[in-house]
This record gives sequence, C-alpha cells and structure tokens, in this order.
Amino acid sequence: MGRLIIISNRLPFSLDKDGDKVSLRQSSGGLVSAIKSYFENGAAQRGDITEKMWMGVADFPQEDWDQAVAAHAASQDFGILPVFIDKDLYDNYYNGFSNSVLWPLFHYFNNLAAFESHYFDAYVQVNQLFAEKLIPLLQPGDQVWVHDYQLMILPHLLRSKRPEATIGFFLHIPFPSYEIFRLMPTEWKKILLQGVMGADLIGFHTYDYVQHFLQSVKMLLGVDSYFHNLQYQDRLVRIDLFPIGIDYNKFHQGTTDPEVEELRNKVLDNFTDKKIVFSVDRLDYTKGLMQRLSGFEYFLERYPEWREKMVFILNVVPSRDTIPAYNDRKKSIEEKIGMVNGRFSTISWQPVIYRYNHLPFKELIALYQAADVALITPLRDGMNLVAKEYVAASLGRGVLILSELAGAASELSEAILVNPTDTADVASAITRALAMPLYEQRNRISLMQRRLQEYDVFKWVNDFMDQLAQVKQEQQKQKVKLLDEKAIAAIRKHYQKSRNRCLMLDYDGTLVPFSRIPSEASPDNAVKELLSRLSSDPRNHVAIISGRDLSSLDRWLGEFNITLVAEHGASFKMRGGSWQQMVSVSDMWKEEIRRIMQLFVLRCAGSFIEEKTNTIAWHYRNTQSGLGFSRSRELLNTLSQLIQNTTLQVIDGNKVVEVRIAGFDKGAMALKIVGEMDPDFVLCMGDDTTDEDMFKALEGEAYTIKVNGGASAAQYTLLSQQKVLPILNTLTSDSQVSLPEKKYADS
Ligand code: GDG
Repeated sequence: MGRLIIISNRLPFSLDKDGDKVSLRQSSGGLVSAIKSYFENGAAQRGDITEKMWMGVADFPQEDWDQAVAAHAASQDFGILPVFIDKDLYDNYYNGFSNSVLWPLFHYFNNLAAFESHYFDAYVQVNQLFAEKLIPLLQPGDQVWVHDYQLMILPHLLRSKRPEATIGFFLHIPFPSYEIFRLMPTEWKKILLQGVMGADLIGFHTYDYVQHFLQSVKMLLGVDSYFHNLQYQDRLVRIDLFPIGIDYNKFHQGTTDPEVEELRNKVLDNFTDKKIVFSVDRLDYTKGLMQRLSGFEYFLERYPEWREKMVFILNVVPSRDTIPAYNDRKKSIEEKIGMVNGRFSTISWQPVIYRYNHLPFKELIALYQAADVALITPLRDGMNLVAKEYVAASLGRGVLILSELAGAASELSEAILVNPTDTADVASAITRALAMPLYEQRNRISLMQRRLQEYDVFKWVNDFMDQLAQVKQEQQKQKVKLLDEKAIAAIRKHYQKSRNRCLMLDYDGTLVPFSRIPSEASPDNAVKELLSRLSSDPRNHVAIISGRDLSSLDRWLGEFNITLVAEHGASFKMRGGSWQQMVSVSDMWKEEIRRIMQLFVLRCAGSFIEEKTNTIAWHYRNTQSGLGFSRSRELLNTLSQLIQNTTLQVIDGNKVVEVRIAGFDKGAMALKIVGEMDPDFVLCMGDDTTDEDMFKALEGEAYTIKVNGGASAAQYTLLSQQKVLPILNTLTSDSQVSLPEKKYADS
C-alpha cells in the first residue's frame, strides 16, 4: 500500500488570478483522466494505492502558489508537488536540452540538434531538483511513474537514494535507432541511458522503439536482454511496449452533444457542395507541414477535377515559439500556403483555409466530424493522438490518411498509409480518400474504432501499472541471497549426511582466478589438494564444467579421478572414461568468424583470439578498459547479425566474446551428469553467464552459488573468487572445523 506519484515536466494545473483571488484549474488531458479513473476504479478499491499525487514544474510563481495552497490544493483530485525553477535554468533545460537536442534527435532531425554543454548541465540540474524534492517525501510502498524525455535521468537519481523504490518510466516520443542515438556526445548518451535504466519498467509506444532502446543499451552499457528483460546492476528491468490510447468515449460521445452538432452543421453549411480535408497539429517541424502542403499542391495540379470541389482546413496550433527552429518554420509555411492559394484560388474558391490558433475542444470534435478526410502526415511522431481522436469522433464516415512514420500507423492499419515526403503518394492518397465509397469508409472506421475502444487510455494505465507490480514481484523472487554463515552451516550439514554427492564446479573465475593469459591459468597446489581430497572420497563425484578447451583441461586436471567437461559441453570425459564429443561438425564456419575477430585484434591492442575445437573466442581482458568494452559491443553486433539463421551462438562472456555451435550448454551437461548418478547432494558453483545455464537447469535440485556477485538465477551469491577455496574446504570437511573467516558474505 502506498501512493501513486506521477511526474511530468509540467504540472497539469494552472493558477487563475482574478484581482487578489487566486484559484487552481486542473487540465483535462487524457493522462489526467486516465490516472484518476485508474485510482477510482481499480487501485483505490483494491487498496493498493491510498493517494495520488502529481509532480511537475509549475507555470506560476512560488508566491502565487503560497497564497493558493492553503485554500485550494487540498480540494484537488491530486496532491500537488510543484517544482519551482529559475527562468534561465528552465530555459536551458526545456528549450535547450529537451527541445533543441533530444526532441530533434529522437525525431531524426539530427541536423537541428544543438549539442551545447550548458544545455546538458541545465538538464542534469533540473532532473536533480526533481529528485531532491521527491526523495525526502518517498515512503515505502509508493509507486512513482516518470513521464517523457525531459526527465530521463530522474529514475536513476531516485534509485541511487532509494534502491527499493518502485519506478516506472514512459517515453512518449520515438526512441531513435542506435545510429542516430550514438550521434550524441558519449558521456551524455550514457548518462541518459543509465538514467532511464534506474526504472523498473520502461515503456514505449511501438515495438521499433523498444528494439532501438535495447540495441543502445546493449551497445553502450553492455547489457543484453532476454525477452525484454534485462539484468542491470543486480536488478531486473523490463522494457515493453504500451501503445497509448485515448479516452475513447470522450471523443465518441461528441456524436450526441448538441453543441458539437450545432458547430458541425455550421461547418458543413459553409461548404455544402465541397468535401473537407482537415488537419490539426502543433507548429512543429516533425509534423511535416511543408511536405503536406507540397503533397496537397501536387494533388491540385495532378487531379484538377477536384478543384473547387474541396477545401483543405489546415489548423496549426502555436507551440515553442521562442525556439528559432520553430519560428522560422511558421514564416515558410505561411509563404507556402500563400503560394498554393495564389496559384489555385478562383473568385469563389480558396483551396487552403489556414488558421493559427488553439481550437476549443467542442470545435475540434465538430471539425473531426465534418471532415471527409483527415490528412495526418508527420515526418516522425511517437504515436499521434489526433489520428486516433479523428477515428473515435467519426459518425461512421470519413477517411484517415496517416503517415507510416507515426507510431499510430502500427495500430491503425485501415488508414491509407503514406510516406509524407512522397508528394505523389500523398496526392494520390487524397484523391483516393475523397473518392472512397461510403461502405468502405464505414468498414475501415468501425474496425479501427473497435480497436481504439478496446485499448483506451484507461486500459493503457492499467496495463502499465500491472506490469510494474509484476516486475517488482519478480525482482523479489530473484533476489539472490548472500551465502552467509547460516547457509554454509546448513549446506555442510547436508553434505555430511549424504552418501552420493555431486560437486559441479566451473574453472576460470571460480576455482582459479582469471589470468591475463588463458594458457597460464594452471591450478595451484591448493586447488590440486582440494581436488585430490574430494575425488578420493568414494561418496563424491566431482565435475569441472568449463568453457576451456579439452587439451588444457586434460593437461591440468587429467590426473584426478573426476569428470571433465570442455567447451561448455561440446566435449566431455566422464570419471574413469575417455574423451567424447557431443557434436561433430565441420569447422568451416570458424574461418569467417576468425577473419572478423582478427580485424578486431588489429583495432584493439591487447586483445587476442583463442580457438578451441568447437568455439572461437575474442578476449579483451588485457585491453584498455573503455576501448575493449566498446569494441566488444561492435563485435557482438557484427557477429550477431552474421550468425542469424545459423546453428551458431554468440556469447557475451566475462571480458570475452565467444562464438560456439548452439545446441549444448553447461546446463544440459549438468543435467546429464545428475541424471546418470541420482545424487543425494548437489553443489554447483560458477561465475560466468554460461554458468547461468547450470543454475537454471538445477533449480530446486542443487545448492547453486554464483561467484563474484551480480544478478543470477543461482540460489546464493559469493562476492569474491578468493573465498571459493576456503568455503569449499569448509563445506566438505568431515570434522568440525572453524570457519576460515568470520563472515563469508562480503558486507
Ligand atoms: C507526445 C508525442 C504522442 C491539438 N490541437 C488542439 C488540440 N490538440 C490536442 C489533440 C491531442 C493532442 O493535443 C496532441 O496529441 P499528440 O499525439 O500530437 O501529442 P503530444 O501531446 O504533442 O506529444 C506524441 C503523445 O505524446 C502521447 O503519448 O502521441 O507522438 O509527441 O490530444 O487533440 N486540442 C484542442 N485544440 C487544438 O487546437 N482542444
């Protein structure tokens, strides 16, 4: 039980002043009503959430707030947490970094991005101000939901002070492909990604944006995903798509509102013998207004039969007019409109009816309903709600022409989809839409309406909040327990009682520390003594399950009466037996992989290739750390693409990128050994990604221990390799010995 705290750049409240009288007004946006409904119909009834609050920058001065707070704040639907920010700082954060760097870049207008470092500094500072305001107020059980590109660092800032907090993040604009995202200065893009990754659940509108984000996280933070889940700094983070919906009934109910009807009839009366094409957008270069006008101009030129039989009502809503990139565009758009009207108008007809204003809600609905065609052709748009609203408001007729580059295009497939830069495509879509038979219009509209009604904004909020709760539950389940004295004592007791024990140990990073040169990682005397002691006890079956090649394992450990597994299970020698191969295939595939890896050796001093029978690996342990890591991301990317649709597999190991034949792994091998001996005690230790296969395969059947910390499917974790031998000696000693150190688990 806790509070729901929504955080967005702006508060959805404004202060109205009438002389000395000050009052608060709540905006009626889709998100506000969706959160209210979520609270009233679900969360509050179930008792999950006791209160709802909204935090954001106030568009009124602190003095007015101080006056109004006592009288009005308490009676609002939301508890209000205003953030007050100095004007210059806000300008650099909002007009600067948010809207002159992130907005253009994320909408693929990289040439408009102004990478000014003082913008970035202001962005960090404002995110910090949000964090500083919220952190002291956070209580256990609170659920925080951060919205949009202005606050990408906030989740991390909150997480660093409140590790257990429940934090969701939703991006309302596109997340661009890695090639675009990487244009940003290195430090900034890492801080942004790490910032967002502070959340437990990260939501996007479309599958593409999810994929782009995952790719950037993989390339820049080195974290791979598994079915949209990531293990990041010991936490499970889920990335998923939640295509935002609209308040369907609010737009659809317009159909029965007498005021809307009157307004609609007024519009229709004005254009009795003409069809209406309508569009409404904020003045923004992403909306493709110039391209739309070019498409419309080409339509008039190419299809003269439509002249004087239709009008294009183009409504532009003022926006961000203090940013030069916006103001310049207004002039060009108006010039273009003048040109089109000048070229095609007649004494009794003007093709473009241009308005530059914000329409009252009912007038907007009336125009949606009066329009025969909605022409919505952004060059990029996270989702585009206007397209959805047009469909919802429809009385069963009308055609939607939609840009294929708007997020909404993936849901509104019955629209006529166009490429907004293709003037001929736009022109032919307009003529097709104007001529579309009524039954086809009805059909398309009703299919889309059904979908919009089903997944409306209320469902969207529910879905996001449900998933957030689920991630928290999974994190709880996953929490790895540190191997403490109590656990050691319990394992030891079980060991002493059992008669048929199986001990499965990884080699590098577990039994022996990592060595700069793999061939020098031979076992020292302490390891040999331990293996000798364990393997001479007839109740023990020791198996070394390693990614090492067969000959190294044989050379170093062949003298012991133990099972050896090489190359993650590709070859093995059961205790007392001889070496066998799990697979036998030609190694032609290695040539191409080797060639690529050799290029990376040249490009990254200190890296080298290790070849084994069934795998080939590129090691970067001895390279300059930043360079090695970033080259490894490139190599992973190249190899992943190369091996698509083959039986090979790329593994992002501990400072090593490895390609191997898929179809066997340490987990399968562990199960094979356990299956053959039916033990009454199983212990399994490992440190690497590939050991996770064993931990998962042995879940519930073994004591699994992950060495070196980090999130893992293992039951226990041990934070240092140096403790492996002492612990193994303790666990497996028959007599009562004192523990080698007071505490095994690092504190
Ligand atoms: C982001 C993403 C994503 C517009 N003109 C008037 C007016 N509007 C209303 C519309 C609609 C909203 O404004 C604009 O919707 P967008 O979808 O374009 O969204 P944005 O708020 O710009 O921004 C976008 C969205 O977040 C949601 O995640 O879809 O891609 O950029 O609701 O109706 N409303 C009135 N008069 C107008 O003149 N009353």
